[in-house]
Amino acid sequence: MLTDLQTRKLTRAFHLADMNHDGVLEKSDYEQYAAQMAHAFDVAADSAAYQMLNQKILGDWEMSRRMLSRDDDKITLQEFLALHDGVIHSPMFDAFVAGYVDSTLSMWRVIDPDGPANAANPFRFARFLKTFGVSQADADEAFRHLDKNGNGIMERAEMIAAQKEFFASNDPNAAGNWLLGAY
Ligand SMILES: [Ca+2]
Ligand SMILES: [Ca+2]
Repeated sequence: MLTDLQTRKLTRAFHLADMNHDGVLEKSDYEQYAAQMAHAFDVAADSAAYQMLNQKILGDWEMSRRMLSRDDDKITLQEFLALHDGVIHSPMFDAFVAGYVDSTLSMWRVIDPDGPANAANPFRFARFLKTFGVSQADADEAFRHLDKNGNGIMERAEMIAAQKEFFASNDPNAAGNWLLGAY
């Protein structure tokens, strides 16, 4: 079972991913997500970086669809919550989170080649959150929480800690709750 706080955070993640706000996740949300990510990172539509980005995000859709959508090509909030409930309580949780973070880092290396190789700086993080409509002020505040050692960079280990806390923590003061901005 998900707790109220876990449900609240995951529901926010679902609504941010539901780009066209029709209450379900579909392929078109992922297409829009790819386009908005390209826009946020100034990736040209005819570039190799755009092609990679689009392939990765549509690959994510395909994987989610196979796991979740039960033939109707739509993912409901209930299905999304049930999947994460399963993941959070699975022995594969750590591996899932590490895989998710590494896939995000490899995407950033392609669409933001001048940024850090294995981390997020505030500029990159704000661009990433802008894709989901999160404001610069919210992104800056989130970064301050997530950069736990305060060195101005969110290293891979901090990203993994944040992602784990975002999914699983029941502590209302956990830094990782801030992963997608105010929640
Ligand atoms: Ca939608
Ligand atoms: Ca840091």
